[in-house]
Amino acid sequence: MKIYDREGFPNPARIRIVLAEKNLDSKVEFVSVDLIAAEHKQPAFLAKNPAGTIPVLELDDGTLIAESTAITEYLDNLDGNPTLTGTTPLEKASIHMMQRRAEREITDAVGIYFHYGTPGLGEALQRYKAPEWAARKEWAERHREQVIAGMLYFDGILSTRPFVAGAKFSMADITIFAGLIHADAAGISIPEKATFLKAWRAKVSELPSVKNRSGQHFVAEDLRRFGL
Ligand SMILES: N[C@@H](CCC(=O)N[C@@H](CS)C(=O)NCC(=O)O)C(=O)O
Repeated sequence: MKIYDREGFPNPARIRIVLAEKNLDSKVEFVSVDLIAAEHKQPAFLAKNPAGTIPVLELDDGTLIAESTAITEYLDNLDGNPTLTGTTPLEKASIHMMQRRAEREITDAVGIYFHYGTPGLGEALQRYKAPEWAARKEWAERHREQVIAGMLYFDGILSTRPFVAGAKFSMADITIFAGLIHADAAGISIPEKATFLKAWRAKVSELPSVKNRSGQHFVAEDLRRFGL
C-alpha cells in the first residue's frame, strides 16, 4: 500500500496514528506530496484525488481511497477486528456522529481560517484558492470563532466521558487531535477554561500511537523556508 501525504500535516497525521494503532506502519510506503509547491493541484495528483487534498491511500492493485474517514474505515477493518470505528450499531453511529462534528466544527473550520485568515502555505498554493474569499477577513474570522465554539462544545462532551464518542479512544478523537495540531499552526489556542479538552489532549498525546507523531513540528520547516 502507498500513502500520499506529507509528514507533520494534520490530516496525514490522522492516518499515521491509525497505522500505528493497527500496527500497519511496515505495510505502507509513504509518498511525500509537496503542498507548498501546489503539487496536489496538478493533473497527475488530481487524477488520484479530484479534491486535490492529502492523504490518499493507493492499494497494490491501484485502487485509490481518499478522505481520511474512508481510509480509516478501510485500515481499521483490514484485520477483521475494528478498534477505532466501532463494532456495534450504537458505537458506529456515535463515532461517526462525533467524527463529523469534529470535522465540521474543528478541522474544516481551522482549514478555512488557516488558508484565508493567515498566509497559509504561501503564494504557489494561494493561486488555487479563491482570492475574493481571502479579501474577506471577517469570513475567516467567523471560522476562527467557530473553532473556539467547537473547542468549547467538545470540552463539554469530555466533561462527561473519557473520550469523545464514549469510553474508548476512536476515530473521532483522532480527528479532533489532528484539528488541534492545525489550530496551533493557525494560531488558534484552546480557551483557558476548556480544562477537560486540555486534559484530554494531554492524555491522548501520551498514547503510544500518538507520542512522537503529535505534529508539533507542523509544517514549521516549510513555513520558515518560505518566510511565512
Ligand atoms: N476531507 C479531507 C481533508 C484533507 C485535507 O484538507 N488535507 C490537507 C492537508 S492536512 C490538504 O491537502 N490541504 C491542501 C489544500 O487545502 O490545498 C480528508 O479528510 O482527508
